[in-house]
Amino acid sequence: MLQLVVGPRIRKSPYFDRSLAAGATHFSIYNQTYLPLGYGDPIGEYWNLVERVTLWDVAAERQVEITGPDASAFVQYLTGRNLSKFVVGQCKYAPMCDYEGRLVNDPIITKLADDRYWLSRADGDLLRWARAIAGARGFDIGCVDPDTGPLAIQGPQADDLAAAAFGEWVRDIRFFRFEEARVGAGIPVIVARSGWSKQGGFEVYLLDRTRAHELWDLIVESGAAFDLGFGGPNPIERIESNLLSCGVDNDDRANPFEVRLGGYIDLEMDADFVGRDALAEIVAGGVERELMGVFLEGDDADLTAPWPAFAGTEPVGSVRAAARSPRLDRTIGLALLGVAHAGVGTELRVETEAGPRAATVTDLPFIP
Ligand code: THG
Repeated sequence: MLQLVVGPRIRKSPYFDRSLAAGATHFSIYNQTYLPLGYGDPIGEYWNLVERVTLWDVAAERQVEITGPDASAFVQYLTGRNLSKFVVGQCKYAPMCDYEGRLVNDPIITKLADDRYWLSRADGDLLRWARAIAGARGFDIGCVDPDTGPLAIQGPQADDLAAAAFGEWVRDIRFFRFEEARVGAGIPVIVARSGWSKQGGFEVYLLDRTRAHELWDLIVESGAAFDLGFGGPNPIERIESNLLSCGVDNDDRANPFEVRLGGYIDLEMDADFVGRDALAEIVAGGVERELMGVFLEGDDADLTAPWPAFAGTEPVGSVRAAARSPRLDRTIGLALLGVAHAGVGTELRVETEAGPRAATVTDLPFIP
């Protein structure tokens, strides 16, 4: 049986003990941090998210804090997303690429002040990437990991729960906006309306790590009236909704146009950014691959590595992630496919751990 060693190499979230006490059994490692993904009831956790409300310890979404006179120019240089209308109090999802246009990370950027940003990073080494680019290009910035990560409250009852726990004011926070506040007995937090699901809800960044248990307990106590469940970033709902899992859905040469993030890249803006020339060339030449949905034959969705996909005997790409969808009652997946075989309705064969399966290409998202 696989066991994880709990030691100093991998960081603990400030909620680590609370997650364990709440029954977390399944952990991943993300940004060198234990990330609780499951509590032993994946289908129940899915329905809690889709029909009720659920609490996730996503402190593994570590922040890269950028400060200083060049902060705004530097953050813009890291991403092809146009940040010219970015205001304090706002968050923006922002794919970041290398100089070849390959996707490096896809953080949410939080604008705390005109000279202070957080990049809420996906798994990967964005801290060192940012430091290397700043050093090489001579940007006058500070770049640190402030040791704060979000707790996510997600699901259709998230507003009611957050209002009960923090106050009615949270209802007025708009999508991808945030408020800084003190909650409970003065716990300093930032509450943003964001999260890695399409079920609605908030992310709460704790500004004083010593008060993590207090914050967790405040939410859990308020949750008793709302059937609050525990969970983690949900591998079923995110496939249904087509939220990118960076490093899973894309391989290390994929560009944003191949994985449906092209809409976040502005090649018309004045500002320069890492990968701009390469991305312009990719657009001019057309992409080679495309991330598509697939319907898979059978119930099996236990994918431990990408499943190779074939058209006849020709390799055409791979299924990157799969799940049994309770709402569709079908097995669904995300596949990165050569464009010649990415058309809706294309029939493919997929080599799963349990043997070959038929697959049919379909559009995304599975559930709008
Ligand atoms: N929360 C925080 N940090 C994160 C994630 C998160 N860092 C890593 C990872 N998740 C980033 N991935 C995504 C992917 C999609 C979205 C958020 C994070 C998302 N997108 C909106 C949508 O698809 O509707 C669009 C947002 C926009 O228009 O700017 O929500 O979950 N803190």
